Amino acid sequence: MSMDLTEKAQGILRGNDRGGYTLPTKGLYPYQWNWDSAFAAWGFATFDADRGWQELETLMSGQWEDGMIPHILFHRPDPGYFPGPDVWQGRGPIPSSGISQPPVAASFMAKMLAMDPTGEARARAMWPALKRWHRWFMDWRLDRGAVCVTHPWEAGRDNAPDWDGAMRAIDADDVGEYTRRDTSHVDPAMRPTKYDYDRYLKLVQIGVSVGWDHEKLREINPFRVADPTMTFTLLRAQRDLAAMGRRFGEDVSEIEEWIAVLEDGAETLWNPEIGGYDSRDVRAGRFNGVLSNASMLCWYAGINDARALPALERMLAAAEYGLASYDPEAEGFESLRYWRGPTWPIMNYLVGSGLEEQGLDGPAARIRRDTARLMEAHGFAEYYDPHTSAPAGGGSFTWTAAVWLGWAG
Ligand code: 9YW
Repeated sequence: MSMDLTEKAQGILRGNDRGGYTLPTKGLYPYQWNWDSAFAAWGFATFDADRGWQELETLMSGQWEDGMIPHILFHRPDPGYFPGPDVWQGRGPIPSSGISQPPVAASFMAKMLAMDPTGEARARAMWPALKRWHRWFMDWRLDRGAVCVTHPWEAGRDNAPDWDGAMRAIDADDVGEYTRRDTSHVDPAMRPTKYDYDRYLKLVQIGVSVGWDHEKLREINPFRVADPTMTFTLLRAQRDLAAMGRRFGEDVSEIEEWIAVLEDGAETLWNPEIGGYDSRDVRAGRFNGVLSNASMLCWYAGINDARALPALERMLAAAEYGLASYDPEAEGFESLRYWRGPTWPIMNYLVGSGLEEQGLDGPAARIRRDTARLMEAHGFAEYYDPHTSAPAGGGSFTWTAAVWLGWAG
């Protein structure tokens, strides 16, 4: 491990710390994001256990009455980000967005507990909130046992090709005028397009129109896509939640039932035509035909699926660095445009650590080494070009630094 880079990574976490919560990066993302925050907690846990626990506690403090933990908590107003709290009109105890994000918090909490057993009382205090959040997904987001997203932002993979079909079905003509902020921080060529943003906002307006009533949204929202990111991260998180619950002497029988439901649901995402786990457009009743890095989260979810290996190996062979976010051989692959091609350290970690746990040492080592090479060459960017290693998106990125501290370094 390079001490120099480790110090830099710690410096990034400290620099993005706003006192109890950590920004993904200054400027571009000036609030607390849900899954970024769970990565941040784990990163802090490698050198400041107390601060790590505090990060998760702050995240939990934004939980809605119905159990949802939102994708963004707007602790302090910041005009540098759009859409802000006035547009989202979330109804939690802290101004927030109205959707959630991949539930990785329980899994990082389990890791942190193994690193710092003295934090047991704090983990125990958060366990019921995590269970309520997990139940919220089971209540409002399932389709045939797979977990759906109601907005591309909910999957954490904003402009992934998975959503193209469902996005086309959204009429955003009446979305109105607005000013984006992201393109003033980052080159627009690396960001989602205006077409995408119109639809992102239209979906927010639909959510606001029903007061973010998730029962109603299940009926009326034009966007409902069963997603491998959500399904696999929740399945993994339920396993970790159950293991911690057993340790704490809790009754975990309901969580065990959820695990069985999600295992069956994961199978509904297997698309034999692409030889991989795919997203499924629930409204249109069809697969999207997309092989992505999220397709490769099955091992992370505890599903050691030999059927998925050939596609993984082909995707790794087709890129110089790590696992691309979209099949490099697919039409429409763009090596610098966000979730349509670049390699993301956080996904590399989830996929790579899952492969390690399942004993698939070859591809696991390849992904880990490539992830480290990216950071050694270019520091802690949001994501990187999988062919050239060029850093892209925001710089000084919290969760990238956390992946160095917890795994790649
Ligand atoms: C947005 C903060 C977030 C991540 C998402 C990523 C992007 C943009 O940035 O979302 O405006 O929410 O796609 O996964 O949590 O890093």
